[in-house]
Amino acid sequence: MDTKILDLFKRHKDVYLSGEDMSRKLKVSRAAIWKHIEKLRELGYDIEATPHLGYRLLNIPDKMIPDEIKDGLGTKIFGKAVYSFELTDSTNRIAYDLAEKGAEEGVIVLAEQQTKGKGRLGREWISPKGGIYMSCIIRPDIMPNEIQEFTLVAALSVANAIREITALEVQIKWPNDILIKRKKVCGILTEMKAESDKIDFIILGIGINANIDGGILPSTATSLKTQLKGAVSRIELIKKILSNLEREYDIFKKKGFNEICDGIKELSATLGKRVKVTSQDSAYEGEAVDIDDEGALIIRLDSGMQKRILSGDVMLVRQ
Ligand code: BT5
Repeated sequence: MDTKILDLFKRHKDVYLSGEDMSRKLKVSRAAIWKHIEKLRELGYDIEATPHLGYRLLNIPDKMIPDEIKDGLGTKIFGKAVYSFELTDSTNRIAYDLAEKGAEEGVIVLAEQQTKGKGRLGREWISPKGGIYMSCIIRPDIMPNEIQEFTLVAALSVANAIREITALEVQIKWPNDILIKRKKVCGILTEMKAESDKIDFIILGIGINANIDGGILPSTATSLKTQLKGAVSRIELIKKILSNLEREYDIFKKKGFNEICDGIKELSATLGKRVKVTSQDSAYEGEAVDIDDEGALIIRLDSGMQKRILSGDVMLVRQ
């Protein structure tokens, strides 16, 4: 009923709807309409009630409400089902549990805040209110060693979404960061359950510093709010991410990573730069010269030798 009432408001923008009209159209009592309007107000919808005129929707809350995300979304896979939490430990953890229980591809888990947001290698992702914490269940027909490609496909989808919604200049720092003015605004964590040659599912976790005040974040980070000097619509940004993901994922499945790689290179913060790459058992310094057709980073060491890096942390070395 809440959804039906909202639909009615949205179809009659800026118009007062009387309780009587609404009760007739939705075939419920006026008392029921009133009760649902109170519930919507509690969710943060700004609904004006004026005697003799009726109700009018003034503002939608900037909250990650599933119905708002699905409203006009237009995707077939991503966002098929949306779960949203006020507070949770980690959306990746929840999505992983759902996937293990058989949840289908395209299910999305969102949270307003996380208490144990996960970065890679057991690191912490600071997750205060105002950010976007989102995990998607994907069941791609790819080999486990192709996950690196998939992470980059996701990074491109998110980077373009931020660009399209905010007009800010963003860059992708291989393999999983999105930067604005060299500072991290988004991190991506892909986790998977796989057998030796087959992926059962991937959990694609995306953390974006959207409407967060700068002071709470590490000095290496920034937020969209800081850059824009104002708030961004998280709902619009999430919708754009989901539709971009759907498009890029479709290209990736049908035509392969090669088709997307150029877009990733164009936005790369890494290529052409001197970098220091550390992975669990090694460290290299040199110039990042290419991302190959399997998503690996190619470094030219000072000796002239080239090194192919499959995973690791990249630091841009200032010169
Ligand atoms: C990442 O790891 O960048 C992956 C972050 C993924 C977070 C999402 S939120 C939704 C989903 N649910 C989860 O539980 N996780 C995913 P990594 O490359 O390891 O970077 C982690 C490092 O970034 C930390 O060690 C800090 O230095 C820094 N950091 C922590 N919180 C940050 C923030 N909010 N913004 C920018 N940098 C941050």
